[in-house]
Amino acid sequence: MEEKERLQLEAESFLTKCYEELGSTGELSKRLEEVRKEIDKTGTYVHTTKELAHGARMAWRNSNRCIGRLFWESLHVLDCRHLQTEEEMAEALVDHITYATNDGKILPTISVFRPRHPNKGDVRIWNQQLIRYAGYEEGDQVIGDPISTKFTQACERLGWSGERTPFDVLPLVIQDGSKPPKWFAVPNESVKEVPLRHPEYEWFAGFQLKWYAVPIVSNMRLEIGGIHYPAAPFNGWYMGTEIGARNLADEDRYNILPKMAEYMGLSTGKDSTLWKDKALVELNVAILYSYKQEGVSIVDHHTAAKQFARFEQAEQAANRKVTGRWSWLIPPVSPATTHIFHHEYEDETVLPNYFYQPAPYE
Ligand code: HEM
Ligand code: NRG
Repeated sequence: MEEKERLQLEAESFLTKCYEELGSTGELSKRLEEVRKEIDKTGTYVHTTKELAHGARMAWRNSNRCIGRLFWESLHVLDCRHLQTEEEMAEALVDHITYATNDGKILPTISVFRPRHPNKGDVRIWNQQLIRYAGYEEGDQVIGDPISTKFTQACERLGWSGERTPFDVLPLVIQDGSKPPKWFAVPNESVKEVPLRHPEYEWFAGFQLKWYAVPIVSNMRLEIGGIHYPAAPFNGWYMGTEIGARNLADEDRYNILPKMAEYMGLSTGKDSTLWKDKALVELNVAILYSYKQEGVSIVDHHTAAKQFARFEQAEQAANRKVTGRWSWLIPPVSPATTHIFHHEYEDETVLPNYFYQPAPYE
């Protein structure tokens, strides 16, 4: 099928659903005709602000790996399609961070930059998340977050250099088409972080661990009605286990369970003492406690699973099928205590949606 034909079909399918859901079917046939002509003439079409906002929300609703989908209708959509230069984009990204952080009362937010165009290169944000810690390879050790070593090297090749602490915030890297990428430091005052403490173990604060408040995924492509948005960073708030059972716990991330167990006085020599499990639970207690103390939004995995159950009910009531990827929806701590573990989900890809795309470095 020809590209234009495919776009026509995808546009029609999206617009029909979108206008039905918004109760604007009266405007649909005129809009369909308009878009048909626009695609025919230019090879693409431009979403209205309403289409963009609802499309981004539908894409969240359709994100099979996301347990947080109950709140899909409350996504704040910042229309950044008019921004031209990398400098303007960097400013908008810092504005996104500030807006979404909202002094700790996190607002689920997406910034949408200019879409792919038939005869222009993509605009790309190289970062995996707008805020992430650098990882430096030193011999067979890593200082910082090992998940960021490749991107950190790319930043260094561009002329950036960090202080080499375990928690250096990486710069924003923006590339417009085939032009060389540009990097921009994120101002310290825009990055809210949470010092980690434990409600009972006073020694835990001595580990001097912290994590950033807002996860803002910036490497995925938003696709709405056949239009591709390769730069469309989005955020909600953390589920505690993302930090406490993965980022700080995985052996190939910060790997703090052995030290945690040692301070808890557990014998780490035998797996069957369940020292990892005990340390894991207390680490997750510390994450939830610290975010709450600091006034930063976070959800525990039991509450998140209950919210997901409400999402499933609401979707059923709206006559929509809930798709999901079971292996991602179950939390990494005590999965079988949630209803999700005991259900099956069909991992079918429904559009609009967010997609992985190749990293521009590597
Ligand atoms: C994945 C929770 C908001 C889209 C996830 C994951 C969790 C989660 C726990 C799995 C992450 C992992 O295992 O690495 C939440 C919570 C939110 C939220 C608590 C609070 C509001 C959002 C928003 C969007 C979104 C606003 C998009 C507009 C996604 C997508 C994935 C995902 C696309 C898959 C990411 C990947 O494959 O790496 N979410 N989410 N989520 N979420 Fe959400
Ligand atoms: N696990 C990753 C973040 C992935 C997305 N999680 C969210 N998304 N909560 C991590 O940094 O731990 N969100 O948009 O809120």
